[in-house]
Amino acid sequence: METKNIRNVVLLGHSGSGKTTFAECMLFEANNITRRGSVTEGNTSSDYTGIEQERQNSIFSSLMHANWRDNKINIIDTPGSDDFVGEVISSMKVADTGVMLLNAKGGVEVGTELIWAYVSDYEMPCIFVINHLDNEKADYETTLEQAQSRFGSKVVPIQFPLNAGDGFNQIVDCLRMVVYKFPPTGGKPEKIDIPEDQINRAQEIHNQLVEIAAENDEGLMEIFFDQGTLTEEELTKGLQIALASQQFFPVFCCSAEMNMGSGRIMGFINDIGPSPLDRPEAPLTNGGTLKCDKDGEPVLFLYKIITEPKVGKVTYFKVFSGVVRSGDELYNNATNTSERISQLYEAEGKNRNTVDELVAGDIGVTVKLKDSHTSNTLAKKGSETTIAPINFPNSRIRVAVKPPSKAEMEKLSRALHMVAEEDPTLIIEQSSELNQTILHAQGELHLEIIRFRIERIFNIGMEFIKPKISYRETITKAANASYRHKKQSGGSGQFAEVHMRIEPYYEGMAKPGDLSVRKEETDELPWGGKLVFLWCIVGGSIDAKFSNAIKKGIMNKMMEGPLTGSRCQDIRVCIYDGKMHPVDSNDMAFQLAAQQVFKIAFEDAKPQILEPIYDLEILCDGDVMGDIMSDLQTRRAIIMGMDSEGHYQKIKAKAPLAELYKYSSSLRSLSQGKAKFNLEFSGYESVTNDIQQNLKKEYHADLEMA
Ligand SMILES: Nc1nc2c(ncn2[C@@H]2O[C@H](COP(=O)(O)OP(=O)(O)O)[C@@H](O)[C@H]2O)c(=O)[nH]1
Ligand SMILES: [Mg+2]
Repeated sequence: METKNIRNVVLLGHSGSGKTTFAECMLFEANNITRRGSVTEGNTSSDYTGIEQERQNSIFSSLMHANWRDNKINIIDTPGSDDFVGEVISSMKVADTGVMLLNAKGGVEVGTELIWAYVSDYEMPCIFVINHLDNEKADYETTLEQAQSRFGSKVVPIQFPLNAGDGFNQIVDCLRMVVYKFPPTGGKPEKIDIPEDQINRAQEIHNQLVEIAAENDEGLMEIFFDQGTLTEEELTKGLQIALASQQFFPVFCCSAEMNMGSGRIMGFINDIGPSPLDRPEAPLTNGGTLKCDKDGEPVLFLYKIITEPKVGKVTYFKVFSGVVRSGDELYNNATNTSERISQLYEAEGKNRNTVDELVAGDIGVTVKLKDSHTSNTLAKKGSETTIAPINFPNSRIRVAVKPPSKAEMEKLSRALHMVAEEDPTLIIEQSSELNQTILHAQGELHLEIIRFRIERIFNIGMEFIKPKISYRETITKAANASYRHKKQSGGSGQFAEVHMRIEPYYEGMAKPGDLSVRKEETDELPWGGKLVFLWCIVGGSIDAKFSNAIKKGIMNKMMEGPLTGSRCQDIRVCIYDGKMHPVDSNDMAFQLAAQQVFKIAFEDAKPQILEPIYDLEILCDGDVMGDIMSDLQTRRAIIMGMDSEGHYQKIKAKAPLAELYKYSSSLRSLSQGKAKFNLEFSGYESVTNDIQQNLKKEYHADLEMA
């Protein structure tokens, strides 16, 4: 196998656009399967896991391949739901051409928009397929128009349907200038002449394709000016260049359900689609790039890992350079592990065929790697080459896991970590601050699948509860306080007295004018903000050896603030006076005194609770925008801006995390699925007085319950 004979295709599109059905057509057309499976019957090559068959929807990406003339076409089917966008992104990392399916009933959907953003990020050549053309509500013209208005004038049709809707069976191909007429069972079409009344339209599009081919290559441009046209070979070459450089996004017609049109698209990918050699070199972590070269050193990039019952870990990878052979010993720099590639496979959904080698550009599978994870690179020992990792998106939903019994909790935690290892979009946070295990994920459906897998594979029931919020406490004015800790119990007693000034800390704050600072310590707090500790004792009222104990006492209280037990931040304290006893004073006494005096001073310094605020970006259909906006009002959100993006609206807002619990499902039902959102931590802001009073009340009620 030569690299130039490889095509790596990723199927993209909104849920239900027909990706899985289309993949089935591709395999059938290439004679890899003798019967097309269907999503509803749960027997497709791609949706092969039990959970996908049950839900009749793709959840994981799956790798298949087809041999087409001299070429090998690797096909990666991806899930359409936004909750599994991690699977889409990782597949795009290894593919060379995107095939974006559009549903002719719905046009450009919100999922199409979001995935397009990744197509742009990856600078990926992309082919559009307008599918569902057999549907009675199919509207080719509107779908094409929307694609062009959204994704630009480089979106150009190669085909249009003659009779979309019920009875659909004819496609005009303006590159070949012929009509494909399909038998009722689909498959191989008969070629007939373009009807008189469509010739002009077809010719116009054909001329446009010739121009695109000429425009992107100087040599071809000259020939075009000379001859007024291009030969078929020149046309192919020109379109290859235009597609590979994203100057041309061709549009095809299809009914995946009836298997009409997929063969021609395979042929186009075969003839005109880029091979891995036609793509830019792969970016490395050190800023350099790696050339896809069969004669180079072997470099494998692991894009997906999944555990299969009986088999164990199954690892999907792309060979970015060199040749990998079964038995090769490679090295994982990220985990300092030597990995033996004992078996190599090509994948066909759940089935795998053993192969002896895979060359640069190819995508394959191996099993039983010891300690390798998604986004890791395997290369020769001593090699510094590391492919830039996959950038997974921020999480959009957080829930706490209801802790089961202690024994079960340990088992559950192990299971969660195993799932997270396969799914980089699941993040597990063991929060000692909140005393909760918190899961950060992409959406409710994502969480549901995680729960389902843990129940099925590990046999542990899991319940989600509302997670607590990491509030912060600070002060807004200066205050002074003193406290004497004194205990007389039998023989030795405890004595310590501390006088403290407490002030809100800010950058560039002046030294206290009335105190003489003997020692200054600034701590960057692990939870954000600062503690500045000034030792201002003159005349030895407290021995300097107790300063550490005093600071420790303050820190203890800052970890569990006086108002709600939350972390405190941005405070300056000055210890300016006190008393000690020659026998009864010790570290413990000063620590306790400091804790108390801090609490008293803090409560006197107009304390303020801060809450985490998130930047919220919502992309939605125009007709649901009003509802989304009024819902945002009820969530104490502040609208920062609105923008229209084609026929979609983008809303930017800031909202408190406390009001975003289950936002993903509210938004889904509010918008009937016509909205998507992203979240990013923005910062901490003060809560209003009544919220502050409520939070204090809740905290004290909880304390009494405990
Ligand atoms: N009528 C019709 N139905 C289709 C077509 N393509 C897919 N479907 C059906 O649409 C549903 C969703 O298809 P599927 O392949 O799972 O979409 P995916 O979510 O993009 O993978 C399934 O019930 C398919 O049988 C098509 O071209 N015409
Ligand atoms: Mg699917």
